[in-house]
Amino acid sequence: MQTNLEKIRAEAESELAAAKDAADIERWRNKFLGRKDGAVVQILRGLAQMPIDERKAVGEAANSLKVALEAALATKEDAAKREALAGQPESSKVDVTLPGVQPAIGRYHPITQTMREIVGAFSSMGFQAVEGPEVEIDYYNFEALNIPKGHPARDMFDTFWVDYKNDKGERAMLLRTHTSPMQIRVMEKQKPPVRVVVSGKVFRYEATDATHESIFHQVEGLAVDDNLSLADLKGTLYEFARRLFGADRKVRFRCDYFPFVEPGVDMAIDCFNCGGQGCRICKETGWLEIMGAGMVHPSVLERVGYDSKQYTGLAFGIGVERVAMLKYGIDDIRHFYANDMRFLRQF
Ligand code: FA5
Repeated sequence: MQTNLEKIRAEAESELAAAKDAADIERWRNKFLGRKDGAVVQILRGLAQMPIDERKAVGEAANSLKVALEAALATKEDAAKREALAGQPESSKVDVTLPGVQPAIGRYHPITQTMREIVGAFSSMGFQAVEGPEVEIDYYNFEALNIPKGHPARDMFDTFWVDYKNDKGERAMLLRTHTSPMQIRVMEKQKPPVRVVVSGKVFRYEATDATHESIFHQVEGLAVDDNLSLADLKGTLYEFARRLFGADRKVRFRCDYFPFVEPGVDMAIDCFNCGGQGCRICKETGWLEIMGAGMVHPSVLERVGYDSKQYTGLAFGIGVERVAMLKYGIDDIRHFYANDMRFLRQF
């Protein structure tokens, strides 16, 4: 039996040395180390029929042959892999010591970031965030906000009209010129107390310059309750300015006119570029207007069925791009939409 084992070892060694590829190696494995009827297994199976005194020695010899053949197989497989790799072009070899490739990390557009920051500031003051349609009907964008057809205030909002006429033959659908129509939609559905912020895109048919785009974003705010006053409006907006720009920024309120509020104001922040001295960006005024605001007009409240003797409302509409310009010191609004990755990657 010992000579038989020596024969198997010699045969296995020479056949393994002659194996040329993975298929040869697999055949060799089955022949000598196969679990069903490999040469070594057959010898181990035959042990039972052997006389007891031979069994131990043959068993040990067969096991050490198995271990030796397994080691030889591992060496051969290793060498075969190395050879296969050496045959490949340089470019397809893997150098595991090289640092990995950093995956590109996406980020939010600076206007999305700013809009979220504005909404976040008001959410933490108890305002609920909602959104509304970008294609609006005349009623919500104008009529219900005290701007009937032919009202001169329509000129404040140069409008993109949708090519659709109602049954009276009037243009009745448009791209919303501000987020204020959502004031009406919210109040129609909800009874006071109301406290919402509406963020989204708005559209105006106007020429662009350093501070004007024809598509831009607003965040609208509306609160209706017993006893809200202009002091609440100013307090809320001061707090907003403090959160976004820090305590040092100067804030200015001036009377302004919007048909859906009374009184109306605009809020401006001192120009980031000239510090209030006057420059191209602030049109030599030293101030950048970031929002319109005011106390909701009683007839707007009455139109949605609120009792204007019991309830008062405050409202504001913030220009998101203007806030982002102030926050990041951007001197031209058009940079935001030029899709220049060198600009966008900075945020
Ligand atoms: C309005 O749109 C009113 N709906 C705001 C309002 C809401 C008043 C609630 C009262 C109560 P205005 O047209 O001023 O108002 O626009 C508001 C803000 O949007 C401006 O202060 C400015 O920051 C920004 N804005 C206006 N036009 C443009 C434009 N073409 N490009 C970029 N930002 C603009």
